[in-house]
Amino acid sequence: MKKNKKILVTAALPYANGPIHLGHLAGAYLPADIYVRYQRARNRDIIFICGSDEHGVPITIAAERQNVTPQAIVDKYYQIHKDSFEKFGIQFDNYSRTSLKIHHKMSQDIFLKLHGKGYLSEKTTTQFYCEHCDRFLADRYVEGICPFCNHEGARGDQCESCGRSIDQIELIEPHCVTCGNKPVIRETSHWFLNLKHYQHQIRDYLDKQNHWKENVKNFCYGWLNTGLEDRAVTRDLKWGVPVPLPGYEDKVLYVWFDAPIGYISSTIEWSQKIGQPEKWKDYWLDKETRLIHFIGKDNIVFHAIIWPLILMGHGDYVLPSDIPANEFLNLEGNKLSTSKNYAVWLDEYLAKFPPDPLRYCIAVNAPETKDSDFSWKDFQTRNNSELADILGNFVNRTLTFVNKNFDSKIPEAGELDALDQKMLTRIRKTPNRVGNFLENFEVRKALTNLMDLARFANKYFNDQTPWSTIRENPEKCKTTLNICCRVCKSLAILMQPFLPFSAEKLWSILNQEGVVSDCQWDDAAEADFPPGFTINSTAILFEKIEDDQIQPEIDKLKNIIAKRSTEDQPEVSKNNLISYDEFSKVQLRVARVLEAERVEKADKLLKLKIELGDETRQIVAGIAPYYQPSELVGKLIVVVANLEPAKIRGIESNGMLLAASLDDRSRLALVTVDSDITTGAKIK
Ligand code: B3M
Ligand code: ZN
Repeated sequence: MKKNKKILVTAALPYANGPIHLGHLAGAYLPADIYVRYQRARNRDIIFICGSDEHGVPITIAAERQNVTPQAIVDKYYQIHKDSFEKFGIQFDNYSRTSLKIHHKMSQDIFLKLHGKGYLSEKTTTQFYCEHCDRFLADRYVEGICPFCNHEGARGDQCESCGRSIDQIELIEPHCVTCGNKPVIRETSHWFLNLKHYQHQIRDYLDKQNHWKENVKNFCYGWLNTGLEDRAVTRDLKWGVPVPLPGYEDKVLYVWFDAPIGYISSTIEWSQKIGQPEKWKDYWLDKETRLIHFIGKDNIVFHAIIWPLILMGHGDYVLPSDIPANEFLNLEGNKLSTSKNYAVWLDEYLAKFPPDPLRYCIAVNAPETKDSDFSWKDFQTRNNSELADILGNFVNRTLTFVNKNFDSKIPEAGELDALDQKMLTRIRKTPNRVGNFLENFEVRKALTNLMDLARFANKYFNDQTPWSTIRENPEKCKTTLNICCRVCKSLAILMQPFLPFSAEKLWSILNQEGVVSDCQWDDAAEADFPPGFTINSTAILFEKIEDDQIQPEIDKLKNIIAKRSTEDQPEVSKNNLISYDEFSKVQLRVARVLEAERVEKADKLLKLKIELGDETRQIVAGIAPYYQPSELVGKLIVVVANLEPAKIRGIESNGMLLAASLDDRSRLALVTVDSDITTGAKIK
């Protein structure tokens, strides 16, 4: 990276409709904050921009459910988000809100500019309309069965289960989420972003982003390769940025049109606040600026395809240069679900525990390349056996030793032996090692390298046995402790992006001036002290977390899961028994998978050729998210052999395979037979 480029970092603007949870932190805010803190320590020209996303159906639905105005909802959560981010140490340069005037104006200006330049076209479309509620059902106001994966409760804009975006008209058994009634279809006019026409332009842009993470690139090409469709950027809603065109008085801009513009308007607000109202232009109008969007994977399409086209259409602003999107963080082995309250909420966490252990646990488990898991037990272990026993222990044994034996004065180093040299080399090399990983958004590896410095230092301390040398060879003991103090200072500087609160605490124990977050990264490579320097008395950096502190948290989540499965599972009771005759009508047979392939434009489906006794058949199954086609070939599975043929997405399926799945579809496992039996064999 060129060192002198400006860097503009954004983190996804959270909807102001509910508190922040761990998934949000892992996806966007924590990696972004670590990256920014590091770049600040490198003295780069960087700003960190965020704010709440205060429009769209997520907000109005929350307002209706709580029987308050949308304004009251966004006011409440704007404050909650701002406070909890602050307490968690997320250091935005500005935290704005999309309900501000400046944001409405920017959004309308950009809309009009695109309109004027032919990037938008008006179309009459059909939409669901609830006659009972007397309104069009935009986006999440309508739910039904997903036409792609049959998931119940798919929303009108997207299916949470398979991730496909949905044209609401395609929903099976649609119903109004407010009143439950079946909507009717009515015509309405909207403005569409001409994605289809400009897809080559988007492809050209994406082709230049070779440095993007594999998962993000694959995702984008997946979209491009199936062909982009134009997207409506206006909605029949009352809450949002009014559409600045005649005839559209009752409509607003689609929330995903205005939300990313929030990155620009928040930067403008920042420049006004610092008294340099034109300063935002230094970032947005300079095409050399590195614009980096930290987001979760569910936001990729909006940031990597739609938003760049909006920016290209406008023409004046810099395009995103990096989109380090993260995968999802699961919770105790299950998918997070805000609607089922299956989450760890940041404000609740902070009322009970300090921020750094959570920052640590999320960062070492960051879902950078694949989904990862947070569990309370792991959190406790990471805190107790890593933060406390490795990092905290090293600092504590060093500084206690100096407090006790050297009257808190850091002793001077004498002659260096091979171990001393090795330790010093390690101090010198670690800042760049950690830094290089951070430049590449590899937070996990960066943090592991930092912890390795502490591990190495503990070993060094043990090997040098200062508790003996203090009597036998006091000069050697002084050298050891001098070097150990330098490690402590180096650790404080390097810890700062990840564990800012503990880093500041250590900084003040080390009696250093100012705050460690103002310190230069490179200072960690020498980290020396003037002769005779006195430190303060030490204090514990990381308190141990006891079983009884986490047990209530584990129980709470377990109860939610238990409740969910009793609610969702039909009870096996006397009322729903079937006769043997009824059961024997279902012909279950063993089959062997001969071939398996993906189905184009249906990312949930696999087409299988199976051998069933003497015949071969084709069946289609919604198992693509769980199995690679190649791992299925040769497997002995169980199929319902006498199911009437069905067409799934236009492809004939003659039978159905059996699989066990969880209700939220987070897991699925094929039913297989446990020894090699001839295909066609009946299952009774
Ligand atoms: N508010 C979605 C979300 O919170 C959306 C992000 C906007 S970023 C411009 O996941
Ligand atoms: Zn309704």
